[in-house]
This record gives sequence, C-alpha cells and structure tokens, in this order.
Amino acid sequence: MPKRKGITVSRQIMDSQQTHPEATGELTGLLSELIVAAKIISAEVNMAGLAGILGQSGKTNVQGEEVQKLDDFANRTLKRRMEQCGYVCIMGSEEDDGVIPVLDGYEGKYTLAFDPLDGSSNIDVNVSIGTIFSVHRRKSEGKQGEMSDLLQKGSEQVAAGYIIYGSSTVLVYTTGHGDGVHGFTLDPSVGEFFLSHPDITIPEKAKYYSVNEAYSRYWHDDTTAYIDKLKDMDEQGERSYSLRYIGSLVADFHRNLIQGGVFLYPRDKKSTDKPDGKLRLLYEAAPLAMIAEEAGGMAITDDGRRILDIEPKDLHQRVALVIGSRDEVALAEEYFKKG
Ligand code: P6P
Repeated sequence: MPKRKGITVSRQIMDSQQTHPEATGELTGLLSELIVAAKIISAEVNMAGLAGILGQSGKTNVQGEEVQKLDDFANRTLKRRMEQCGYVCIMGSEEDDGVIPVLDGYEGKYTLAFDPLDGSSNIDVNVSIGTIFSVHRRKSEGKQGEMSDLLQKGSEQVAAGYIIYGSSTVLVYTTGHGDGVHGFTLDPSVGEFFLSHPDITIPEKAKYYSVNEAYSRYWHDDTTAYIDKLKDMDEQGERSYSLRYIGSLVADFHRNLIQGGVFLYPRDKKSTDKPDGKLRLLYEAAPLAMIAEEAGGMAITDDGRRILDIEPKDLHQRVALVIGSRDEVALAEEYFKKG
C-alpha cells in the first residue's frame, strides 16, 4: 500500500490493518487510544511553562528518581485512557512499582508497557522529551493479565513506538513484519497526526555517536576501545563522526534514526552504580530496538547480545544499550563479543 505524505495516522493504521486479513481491529483500536493520550500529553507539555506544572512533584518513583509534575500527568493520562480502552489486559509503567490492572470487564488481548515521559530531567529546560511504548499479545488465559504477559522478549512485540515532544510533536511506530517504520507530525491546529516520514530507514553509516563521555573512566575496556575507534581519524585524516548527546533517549534516538547514528548507554565498571547500565529493557530498549531493526539498524547490549532476544526477568530490568546504524553497531558487536 503506497504511503502518501499527509494521510492521517488513523488512515495509515487502518490501511496497515487491511493488509493483515487476520486482524480484528483491536490493535488498531489500541493504537488509536494511545494516540489520543499522546495528543493530551503533547498539549500539556507545550503548555507546561504557562500551566505551572513545571518542576518536581515532591514524589519519587520506583527508580528513586524525582517525579516531575509532567511525568505524573503523562503517567496518569496513559493509565486512565488505556485501563478502559478494552484492548489491554495489563500494563507496566516506569513510574509504577508493580503491574497496573485494567478496569474489570475491559480486559483485552494485548499488554502495554510504557515510559510515560522519558528524559524528564530535561523538562524544565525545554529540551525534547518523549513517551515510549511497547505492545505484546497476552499469553495467559483468564480476565486480568499477569506479570508473565508483560515479561516477554522484544522479538514478541506486536507494535512499538514513541512520541517525541520537541519543536514539533512526532509519533514514530512500527507493527513489524516488514510493514516499516513511519513518522507522523501533529498539526496542533487540527489535532491530527499527518504522515510526514513514510518508510523510515536508518542510514547504514552513522553521522553521529551518542554517549555520555563524563562516565568514560567507568567504562569497561572494550567500550573504551570501541569509542576510541570511532574517534580515530579515517585514512584521509578526517574525523568520521560528530558527538551529539542530548541526555534525552528519545531525542538522541530520533536524530540517529533520521540522520544516522549510534547511541550507547554502556554498563559501569563501578558496579555499585549501574552494573547493567541505566536504561530499562521493557519500555525503553526493546521498543526502540524493534524500531531500529525494522528501519534496517541494529540494537545490542555491550556484551554483544541482541536486545530483542533477551528474556525479561523483571518489570524494571536495566540493560546496556548500543543502538542505531548497522555499520557502527556491527562494529561494536565485534568489540563486545570479544569481551
Ligand atoms: P545520563 C533520561 O533521564 C534518561 O533516562 C534517558 O532519556 C537518557 O538517555 C539518559 O537517562 C541520560 O542519562 O546518565 O547520561 O544523564
């Protein structure tokens, strides 16, 4: 089905459903409800400065991080909308310790894991932030879903995506199976997402590398060797890459997806702090890995394992992440598999 710029995301989702005769429309319904939540969050993020909800809520989340008011708002918006959409049987959120049930009688056949507002430390300084989501098909029987329905490998995802709230609000998602990765830009004047980036493919060769160099003294040796390789001059004595690190995963990932880049959040040698890295598998690394691979890129850990093959053990499990352009992640794999 040709994707024409300017069609709405609802039309794109419906067209995509048509290509799957077995589709029942429930995934379409789930994504449509998610998009309504995204529009509500976008409006609030864009008004944050005026709506007096910048700053911290005074609460801390399961990660022990200060919960920003907008974090809270995004989390509540997603939970309220999706608990009664009828397509989801259980949810997991970065902001909630345990699983989130849906309203009795509204149980559906999918699960939803999300980071409601990633990059929240940047909220007060007007840096792009984002919502990341991951959808699986439930495996358990019965009414309410179970933890095991959430703890599925990334390769089992039926849909994944993110919404980046930046100079414009852009939704990027994939339903896999070669259906591609598509980007939609919100026109706030009509409250619709219009197709702006059809069939996104990540450039095979990176233009940027993204890593927090402040932690370089804690890196494992093969990480240091890999980053040094990226910083080597090429045969003509030219610098090959620029360093871009925004400190907002969705913003760094989105730039690399569109322009070509490799993002790393490796483990620390300082085992007390981030022995498995900082980022979360279920609602950060796995959904972005599905997008990266569907767009022709790669996503691995810093010991060479494919992100989508990792069997989750815990809702908030951390994982090291190396994700982006195929050439540079494949090079990283050579360095990390040796380890
Ligand atoms: P650091 C934001 O808090 C976040 O979770 C990601 O969005 C971002 O990539 C990372 O942390 C930045 O972490 O340790 O470099 O500040």
